[in-house]
Amino acid sequence: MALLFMSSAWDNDTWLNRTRAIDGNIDLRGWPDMGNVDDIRYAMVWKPPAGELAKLPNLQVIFSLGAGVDHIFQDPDLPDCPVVRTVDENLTMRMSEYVVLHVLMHHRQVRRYDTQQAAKVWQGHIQAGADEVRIGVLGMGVLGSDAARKLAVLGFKVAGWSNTRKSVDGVESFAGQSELKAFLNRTDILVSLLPLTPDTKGFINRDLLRELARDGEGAGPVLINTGRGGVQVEADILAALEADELQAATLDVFETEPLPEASALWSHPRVTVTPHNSADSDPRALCGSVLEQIHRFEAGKPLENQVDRARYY
Ligand code: NDP
Ligand code: OXD
Repeated sequence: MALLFMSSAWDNDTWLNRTRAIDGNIDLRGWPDMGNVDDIRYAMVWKPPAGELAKLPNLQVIFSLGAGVDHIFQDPDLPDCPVVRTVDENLTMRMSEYVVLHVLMHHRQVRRYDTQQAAKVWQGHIQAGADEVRIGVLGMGVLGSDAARKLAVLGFKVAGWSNTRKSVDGVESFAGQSELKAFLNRTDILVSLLPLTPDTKGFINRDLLRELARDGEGAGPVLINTGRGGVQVEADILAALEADELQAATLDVFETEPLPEASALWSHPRVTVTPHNSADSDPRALCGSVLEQIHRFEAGKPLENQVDRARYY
């Protein structure tokens, strides 16, 4: 039995060394040096090059080294075997840190005070309390639910929207298309943690942004997208900012990554750009999770966090 690490984006040594440090006996391969492909039963992947997984005739499980799996499903030759995604406390903690940080940054007008400091201006501005600000989280899965819960603890009025209704302490739940408008109409700061699927592609567009609340006491409307770039229409975000339909945005993910130098988002005074690193996959945490799942599978136990191929997430 061999385990293959395959990524077109990450360096082999870090992942291979970490996996070997946990299990020195495992037959571990690093793409593109796959050796005899007949031996490979498991692949842990991030952005695998299209067509490469199809070269493994005995592949039994594909492990995504991230919470998202769109990077796997874009392969037209994807083998028909279970796909398992990352659900990991370390990743969840990092994502919630990012969401809370950027909600607070907009709420407490941090960029405005940075500009004032550069100009040596001593001037305070009206500051709403957290209990006057309505946050809406699109996508109430593992990551969205944790971030929503932590924002509610800070005192924000938090709601979440997802396919199915959720029960999270202190968080109002909206579900399905029929409740989307009501959810947006009560939202000052919109946080997206939606996966990229055929249903969510281009979902955050001008029409959606126009539905956000405009009668808030504090920051808003504000967009924070840290899910996937394909879920947003960047031309619409820029147009909404110009039309003052959107006050500010924090974007960690983009339609094209890395964000092209020519993108107007880079230098927009009300946009904060980060390089898709709100919740990095940490090899120290994730290699152990993959090995644990392999042990479970080999012992005849069911895989955890298997992706439903029909839903794409
Ligand atoms: P989950 O699968 O746990 O959650 C996805 C949520 O989105 C679920 O609540 C689901 O609803 C909801 N959803 C999906 N499609 C729709 C739809 N069409 N309409 C309404 N709701 C929908 O994923 P995670 O929370 O673990 O991760 C979310 C995403 O975050 C990942 O897919 C990934 O793209 C992104 N991510 C980004 C990172 C970064 O560094 N920027 C790091 C890690 C993840 P329901 O629960 O009802 O099924
Ligand atoms: C993920 C990511 O999906 O880092 O985990 O984008």
